[in-house]
Amino acid sequence: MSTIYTDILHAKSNDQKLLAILLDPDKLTIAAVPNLMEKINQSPATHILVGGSSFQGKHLSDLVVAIKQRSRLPILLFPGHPSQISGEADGLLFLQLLSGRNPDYLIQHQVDAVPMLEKTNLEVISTGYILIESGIETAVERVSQTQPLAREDFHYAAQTAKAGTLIGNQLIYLEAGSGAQQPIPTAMIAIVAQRISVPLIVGGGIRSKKEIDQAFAAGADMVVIGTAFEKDTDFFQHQYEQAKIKTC
Ligand code: 1GP
Repeated sequence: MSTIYTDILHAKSNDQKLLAILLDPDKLTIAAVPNLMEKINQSPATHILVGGSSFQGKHLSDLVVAIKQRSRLPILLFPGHPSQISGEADGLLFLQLLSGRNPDYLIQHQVDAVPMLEKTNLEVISTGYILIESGIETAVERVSQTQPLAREDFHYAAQTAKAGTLIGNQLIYLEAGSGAQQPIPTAMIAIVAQRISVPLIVGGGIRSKKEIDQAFAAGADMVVIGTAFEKDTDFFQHQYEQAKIKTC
């Protein structure tokens, strides 16, 4: 049976790169969805992530329904808290904050989420989430009350990712944090990618096609774009058209 995860694995084995657009429900109204989806449907996105560190609103399910009505892309929840679960999505990145030492984000929130998850048909994908220093204090750091890993310590990041896969994480997500000043260093992506066999997601602070391509070339299987698209819904059109002009 084809599932979101088997499709991601299939893409990885065919060296087909994946691009996710992250929509933060805190910054999105239902009225804005039609225009936004028009832009997303014209973009190279392969997945839609929905979530944010601090979202506490009540319109999550309505938002997901509105997105789903206008897109065939898989919709994955990217929750900062168990309250951000909606059975209307297709799947859920079941995150464990491996870079931190806060038990709430390692196991408590996951335990709390189970009663809600059992009422849905969401495809739950175990994801080791590793926050890396990026120049500013990010929302993940603030909300989770944890320290990110040092951006120079590539080997410790790789060791952390490997530990995640050994405890069963099906994906590893290297995160610089939304709006990060600097994205994950490409050398870190390369070292982590070499050390693990599960698909690697990279996000945070990526603002150009060049940076997307650099992350892919270093070994990312999926790149996540949030802020750049939030600030400019023509981001993909601009970046990919510019790239076409340069190669002509
Ligand atoms: C954040 O990795 C995502 O969780 C996306 O980050 O908003 O900086 O693109 P940006």
